[in-house]
Amino acid sequence: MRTRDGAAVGVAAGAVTLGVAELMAALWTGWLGSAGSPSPLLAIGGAFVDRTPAWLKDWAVSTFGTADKMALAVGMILVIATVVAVIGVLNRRRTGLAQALFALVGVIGMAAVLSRPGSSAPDVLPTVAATLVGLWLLRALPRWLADRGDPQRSDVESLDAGLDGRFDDADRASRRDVIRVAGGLTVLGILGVVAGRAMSAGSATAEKVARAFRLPTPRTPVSVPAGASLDVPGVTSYLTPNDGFYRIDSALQVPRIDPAEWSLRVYGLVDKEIELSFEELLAEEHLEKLVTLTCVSNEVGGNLAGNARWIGWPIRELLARAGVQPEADMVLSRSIDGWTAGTPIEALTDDRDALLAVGMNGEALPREHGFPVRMVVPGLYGYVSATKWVTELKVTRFDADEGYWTPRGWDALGPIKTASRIDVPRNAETVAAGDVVVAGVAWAQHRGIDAVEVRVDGGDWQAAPLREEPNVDSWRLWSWTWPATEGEHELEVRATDGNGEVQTDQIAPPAPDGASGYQRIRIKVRAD
Ligand SMILES: Nc1nc2c(c(=O)[nH]1)N[C@H]1C(S)=C(S)[C@@H](COP(=O)(O)O)O[C@H]1N2
Ligand SMILES: [Mo]
Repeated sequence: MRTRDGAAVGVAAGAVTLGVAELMAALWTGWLGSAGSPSPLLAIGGAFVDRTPAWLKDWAVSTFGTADKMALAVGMILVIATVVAVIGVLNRRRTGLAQALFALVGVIGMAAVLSRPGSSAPDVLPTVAATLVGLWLLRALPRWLADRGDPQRSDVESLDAGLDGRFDDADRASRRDVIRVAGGLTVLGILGVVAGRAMSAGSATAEKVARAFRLPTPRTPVSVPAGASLDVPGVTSYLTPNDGFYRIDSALQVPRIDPAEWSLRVYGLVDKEIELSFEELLAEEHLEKLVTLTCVSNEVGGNLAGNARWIGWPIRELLARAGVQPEADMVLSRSIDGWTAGTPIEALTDDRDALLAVGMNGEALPREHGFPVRMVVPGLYGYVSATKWVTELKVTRFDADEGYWTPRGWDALGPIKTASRIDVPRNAETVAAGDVVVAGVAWAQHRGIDAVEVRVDGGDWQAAPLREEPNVDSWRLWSWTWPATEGEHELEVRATDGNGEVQTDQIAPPAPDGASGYQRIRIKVRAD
């Protein structure tokens, strides 16, 4: 059998295996209501994500941005396709070894499934069954192709190959048979994966419930003053619409939570454990707060930040009800998929109104942003505070527990650094000489923004007029008119926070505690 035919058989067996596994996994979750993730693809991807160190996350987010999950999927498909192709090539002469390797890949999938939060032993069944199907194909396909071959044929190629293989008959398999059978099975397998993934991602129930419940009426409704916005084309809008809000998380499949089954458990260093239902949460007095969320992975000038109106119940009140013991200094919040954040108790109990949020810009939280309940804590990067799909609060100590990203190379505390960004003109844009509007946004959550300055070609810093600041927890828009002269110019921006502290010019990458340095863009100015 030719090498490429062997590879095609391997890929076909691999594709069918994945197709069967994903279809069975979807039925498994849908009908039997498993809490784990029986999909081996999701499990392997999830296990990989959980082993991502700071430098790799940094690289992935700066290279792919919020498309990092797509990049991971493509990478996984390439790796798996290569592995099964090699197994298929080996399978021509060393069937036993090929079968053992194929089984090993299956076992890796099973181990990944079992390692996922919330999984139980029966969750491996789809992977076990699919691996058996794949092993059978690996034996059956070459034989079947051999039987289809024409024994009378004696072209040079089959003679040559016939000398050295145990599937010598298969060398007579016609190109067309291989393409038809192996190719056809590969396509079927891929269709199975796509259908299986689509079925388990289906959101019907949760989305229906999301629309069915009524958001609590906040005691402090937010009205955004007209003076906060900036009417300049290309500038960030003051409020970020839900469907345009950046999304960063380690969840390969957005968790699907039925609010009727959701509850939040508060335990650890507390006087009294609490189990809060969604209904009980909705009955509490909610606030509405403007808060800008920022990701620690944001590069200088990057767009992993968004500003929304959040409706939620102050976490402070929940913690007071549980009675925090004096030695506690951290709350480890956990989401339904096992992700955790470690937040200083102080940030959750002081007057900044850290929220258990159920509403985002007047709507129920979108599933991607934490439906039904997430945390929103002004002043801290998302990775130490903004737990989506939150189900547990463990009152604890920094010397006893750590959040998900801390052992992976990120700072344990994660306060947001003062940052400023130029939205217009864009880097490398060409503009006409004369008055050019330079505008953007600056943030220093919970300290506020007191000044933004711009300088041209390393000259003197010029104060940029600021738009209104409704509160210190959300970003501030600014614009400055630049009398631009012909030629190439460099623009830089920096902000000063509400404590009078000027943004640092020290250049730092996102890891371990957030990028810093001034954004610098180059603009070409042509004669008017
Ligand atoms: N459950 C869960 N919550 C999470 C994360 C996560 O991976 N899982 N990522 C955090 C990070 S790093 C950020 S920056 C914010 C982003 O929130 P958003 O996706 O709603 O913008 O969510 C935080 N909450
Ligand atoms: Mo983040």
